Amino acid sequence: MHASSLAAVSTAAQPVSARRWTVEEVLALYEMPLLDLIWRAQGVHREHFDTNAIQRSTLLSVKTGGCSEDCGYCSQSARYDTEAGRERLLPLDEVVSAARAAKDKGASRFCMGAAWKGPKDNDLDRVLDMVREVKALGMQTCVTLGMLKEGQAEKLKEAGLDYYNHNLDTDKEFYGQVIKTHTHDDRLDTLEQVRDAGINVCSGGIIGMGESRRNRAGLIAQLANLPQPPESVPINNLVPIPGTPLADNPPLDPFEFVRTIAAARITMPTSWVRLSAGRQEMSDELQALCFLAGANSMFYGDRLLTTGNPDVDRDDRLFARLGLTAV
Ligand code: SAM
Ligand code: DTB
Ligand code: SF4
Repeated sequence: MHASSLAAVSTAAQPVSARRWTVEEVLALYEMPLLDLIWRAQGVHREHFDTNAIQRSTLLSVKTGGCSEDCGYCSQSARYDTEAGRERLLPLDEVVSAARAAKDKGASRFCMGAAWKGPKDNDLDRVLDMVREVKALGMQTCVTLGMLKEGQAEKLKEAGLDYYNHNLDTDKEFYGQVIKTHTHDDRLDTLEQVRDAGINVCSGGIIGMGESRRNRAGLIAQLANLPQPPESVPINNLVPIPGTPLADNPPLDPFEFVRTIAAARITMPTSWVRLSAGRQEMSDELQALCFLAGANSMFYGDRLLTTGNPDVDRDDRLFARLGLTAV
């Protein structure tokens, strides 16, 4: 089924989202006084979650660089001269030992990312082995491999995949200004395949790419209005990468990031909202404000895919100082 009919799809096993959000309604959230917005988001959060419990996922880039796509923010596009380098798909034993180390440090989920437009069938077979072995360690599994072809999501499900990450990334209206090699509808098609295969959906976006506040509200509305909202919603702050078209993008006001977290929490009350890329540049106080606004998940480990993340000692201290517990 084509993505244009996605919003109309629902089955008994896949309840429709509780309500639809217009862009205007989400924009009105953004325009609330910040303290009122945080208060409202925190109220929603407390209705659905243990306020002090934060889910932690560790990322590993299993295939770095050389991607055919032109996403204007990405260090791994073959079109831009960046420092990310190019590597082949990592061997299974390296992936399993990285997952074991992440588990020992306290991550509950291991996310494996590949710089592909989408996986070829023989590459997918190797990723399936990774999923099986990481699952066997007793961790939740997540992969982000780009766009899926028919049948691939089912194979991932059979291998034991818990989550597939595939971000809408930005508002449909703004998408073409950042990415020209594929469309927002292509992203929706893959999300539909993941959902239909019974895999949990992880989908969010990046802010700070030069989009307007209305665009940010549009992205949040599009995520919240999916037939079933994503179980996991990563909110990334652009990490400007030298050599990419967005390298010199001016930084966003950090409070606008907090507002985006709050809007995601209010519109997707039962989803895990993940404070994602950009955390290394954030103060502990700003991160605490994000948790107050309803973020309850994060990437844990010294690296994201090609860029840095706070080291685990800093995060452990942050958890201790704020009285947070890991899920
Ligand atoms: N190729 C796959 C795809 O595009 O879905 C998987 C890997 S891709 C690097 C995963 C996500 O990382 C993107 O959807 C984007 O949200 C995020 N990302 C990539 N570069 C980023 C950057 N410089 N700053 C913030 N987020 C970024
Ligand atoms: C997501 O939303 N953010 C993660 C994960 N899903 C795959 C990736 C962030 C990448 C940041 C830039 C980099 O390290 O290359
Ligand atoms: Fe980067 Fe993924 Fe876009 Fe490839 S498809 S350029 S890896 S964000």
